[in-house]
Amino acid sequence: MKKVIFATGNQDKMGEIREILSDWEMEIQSMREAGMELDIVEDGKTFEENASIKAAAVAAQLTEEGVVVFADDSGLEVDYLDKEPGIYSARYLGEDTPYKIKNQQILKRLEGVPKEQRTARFVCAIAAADRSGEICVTRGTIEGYIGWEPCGANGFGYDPIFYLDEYNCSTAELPAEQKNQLSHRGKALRAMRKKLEELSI
Ligand code: ITT
Repeated sequence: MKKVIFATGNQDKMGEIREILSDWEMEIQSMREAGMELDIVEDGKTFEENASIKAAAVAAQLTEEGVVVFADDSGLEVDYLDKEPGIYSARYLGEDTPYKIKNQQILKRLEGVPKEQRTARFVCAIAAADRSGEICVTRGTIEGYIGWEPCGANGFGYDPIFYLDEYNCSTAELPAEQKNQLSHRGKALRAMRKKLEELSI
């Protein structure tokens, strides 16, 4: 393997991915950097299915040998909301709705709900595929709870309302390095790197 192309249009994700994999001697490009602009319909029923759909769509366009496509499908599961927004995290209340509003709405739906019922997790599935098809999929999760107010300016998306018990703060209050060490994305990406190394890809 000589290069990884990431099938994502999300710049925040891409920033975290680069930091998480920064000690890997591997060329890493976003789809855009690789000159691939694709509109992919994510119609899977699970994070794994959607990650596989995105990786396969981009891998089907590959012309070079030795290139592997990675895709990240991720989201927030809130137990009290029957695991909403889940795989619809990016589309919750509409794709273009600011996260400030999405986060406020989740806080509102949890008004009066005690801490022990506010459990939540971030989930990330990473799929890898090359020209001959899917190689494998990994999953990482991080457990936490939905706080009572948004806090912190780091991270992106739902980070300001997702709190960690051990740290007593939201993942938007953690320095990037610490979030990446603990996060769903960090765990899934490190597992993927290990798997590909084991498979000698
Ligand atoms: P691509 O499909 O192009 O990768 P996307 O933003 O549409 O980009 P997803 O379908 O995987 O990606 O949606 C993931 C959403 O879940 C993301 O937009 C955030 O709202 C949320 N999310 C995922 N990881 C997160 C994190 O680490 N911190 C905060 N929110 C996160």
